[in-house]
Amino acid sequence: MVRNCTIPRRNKAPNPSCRTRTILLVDMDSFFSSIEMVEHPELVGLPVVVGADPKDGTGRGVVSTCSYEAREYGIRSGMPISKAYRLCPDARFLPVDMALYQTVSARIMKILRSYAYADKFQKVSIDEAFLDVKADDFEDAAGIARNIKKEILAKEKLISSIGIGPNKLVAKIASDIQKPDGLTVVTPGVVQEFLDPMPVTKIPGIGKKTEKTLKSMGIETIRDLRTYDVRKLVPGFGKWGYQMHDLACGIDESEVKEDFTVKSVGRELTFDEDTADPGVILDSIDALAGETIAALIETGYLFRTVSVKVRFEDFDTHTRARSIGFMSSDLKLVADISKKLVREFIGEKKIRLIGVRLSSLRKADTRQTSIDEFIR
Ligand code: TTP
Ligand code: MG
Repeated sequence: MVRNCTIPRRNKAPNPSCRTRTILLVDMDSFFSSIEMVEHPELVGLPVVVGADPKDGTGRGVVSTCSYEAREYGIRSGMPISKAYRLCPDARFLPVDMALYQTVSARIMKILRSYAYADKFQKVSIDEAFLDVKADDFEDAAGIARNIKKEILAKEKLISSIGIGPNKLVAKIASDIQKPDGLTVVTPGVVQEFLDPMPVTKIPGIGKKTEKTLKSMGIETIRDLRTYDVRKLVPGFGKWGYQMHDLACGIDESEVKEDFTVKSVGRELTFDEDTADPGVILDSIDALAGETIAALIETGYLFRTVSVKVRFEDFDTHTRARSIGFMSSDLKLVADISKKLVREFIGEKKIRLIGVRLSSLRKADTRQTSIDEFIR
């Protein structure tokens, strides 16, 4: 299936389905801003930014997303809204209407689910899902993808991009390379030449930190990673060393299946004014701990890990986590641990944002959950 993979492989169980899979990753284009354009057709063709209130350039908070017209000015998701305003003061700035986007998302997911083979459907985020489709070959799968795009356009007036590959890794990367309105097919025979020139950060799970470590080892592209002796990756990365090497070789046997478990619950706060005042920061931690525990209790889960996130005025961002030896839903414990963790960041430098997150969750009872929370 994979060409040019010269490194000896560990024995792996064969794909249980014994068929060449045709996997699609469907991702909506500039999702929130495209929905706003459907609601307000006069915005079509304009730079539209969805996010916090820019308050004539003094606003706090960030850009959720923006239209492709706004991206031409350099505006991006996660950017401070004040910077977006500086880049394009004439853009139309709209607040986030999450209830509307979730309703549209649910309708789109219903359409997508109807194309999946034997219920092999996996929602990844509010605007993204994997489908394993029943197709004779990749040309047939491309026809299915075109039908999906047509149906979403007809019913919702929204544009999507689709990647098709023999596994989830390839489909995901393929979905992103011809946005907007893209359709990219990567057949098994060309997987390796497709992946090889890409930077390692295209592999899900390789973030900035791993990228830096790999760079210090002379690994920058997926080809570099694939041709690196996997045994030398293990001391630094453990099991993840094997996994990322497999992915670099285009091997990903993970199934397309729905994940109903809640991974984490968290709340964040951007201060109205950056602050280094310990009183303000610790009181806010108390409030966030309370909100986070309330959200956790609603899900019916218990936590074992508490983490805090701190973003300084210069956007330098840190997280710290601590795990306890038992499952809990105790508010005081969350507040105490969070405060202990945040203290190391209280000093001269002002803080812009703080967050509290609970993870390593387990259901409080044995009942199955159907909660599929959108947490970014
Ligand atoms: P994405 O699919 O990452 O972005 P997008 O759909 O806006 O644009 P693209 O065409 O590149 O796919 O995210 C889906 C939605 O999630 C996005 O419309 C808004 C929201 N979102 C945030 O609120 N904050 C973020 O940092 C990101 C990346 C997305
Ligand atoms: Mg999208």
